[in-house]
Amino acid sequence: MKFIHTADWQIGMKAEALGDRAPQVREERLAAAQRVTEVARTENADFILVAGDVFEDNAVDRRLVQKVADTLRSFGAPIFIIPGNHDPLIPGSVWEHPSWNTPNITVIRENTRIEVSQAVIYPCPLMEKRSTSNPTAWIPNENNSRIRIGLAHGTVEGIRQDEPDYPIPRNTPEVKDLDYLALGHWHSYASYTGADGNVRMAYSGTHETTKFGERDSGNVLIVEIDSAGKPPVIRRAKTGGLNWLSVSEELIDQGDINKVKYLIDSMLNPSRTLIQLAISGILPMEERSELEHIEQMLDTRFLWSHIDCSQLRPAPTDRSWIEDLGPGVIQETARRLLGSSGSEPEVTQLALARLYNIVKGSVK
Ligand SMILES: [Mn+2]
Repeated sequence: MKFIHTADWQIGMKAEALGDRAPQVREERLAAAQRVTEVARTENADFILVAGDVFEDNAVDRRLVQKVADTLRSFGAPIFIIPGNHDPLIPGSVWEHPSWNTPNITVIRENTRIEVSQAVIYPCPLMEKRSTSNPTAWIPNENNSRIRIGLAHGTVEGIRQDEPDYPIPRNTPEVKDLDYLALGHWHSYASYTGADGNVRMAYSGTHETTKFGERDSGNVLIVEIDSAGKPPVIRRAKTGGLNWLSVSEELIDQGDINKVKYLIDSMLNPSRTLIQLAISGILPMEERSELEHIEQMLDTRFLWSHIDCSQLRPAPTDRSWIEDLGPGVIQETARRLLGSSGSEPEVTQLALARLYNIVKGSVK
């Protein structure tokens, strides 16, 4: 038996911080939903599990709801969706829209067991935005020969959080005798190894990256389980269309800015890349134009960019900074470097530049 595990599509996400580039980012989330069904079709999956937060909230444009339902209908095989904390099952929710009256789509509306293929699914739909109770608590231990799969949205014990947020105990697969627990809510991919050494619980992560800093997002999981009790075989398939890159570079030596320029210049698919670049260290006055060149490339070639130069300092134009240090071991070191006769002038220059960087970097 083979199925697709996905979650946290967050369709309708505003992405306001991206300004006029936000529509492209929003559109990509729909395109990625289409790619999820393509993976499912290519893999000949028996069904798809969507572990919550398909929509950003219950107020999203109903045309988006219709589009998602149409995309899912095109898959043909069964799809099971649980409402998450962003789109909980409440009066007036997106789940009341008539587009869900589609034979292959089941929106789960209560804690109830469902038989499909060789499995029994125990879905845990959410009815409110926040809760301190464990959504999987209702899952019964019952004897049957079917593959037992949980479908839930919440926070696995151990993830740092201010207050319990639909907490899910780490040993849920063991306690509930589940062959696999498909999770949503956290957008990075994560898997959990049980006491028997097998992974029986995972976050698929979002199908399309939602922000900088997510780890291994933009994928779905392809899960294969031979029979009840057999360990799941889990693979990842890429569905994300846009790259979200965070790059930090420190300039130490003369010419380092050219390495950054080359890095930016040689990046693949810049028109499908969002990048935040932080440059720190020191920049000689004569290399200022290279920085401007980088800023222009980021602005015109990339889908979206932000450059942070708040920790970048101009290189000193004279030696007055050594006097400004005041008496101490660092000033003494700088003076000795200046007075050293044995080394090459370039080496002295470099050593002083690094010392300057250390001194200025420590004053924050
Ligand atoms: Mn969530």
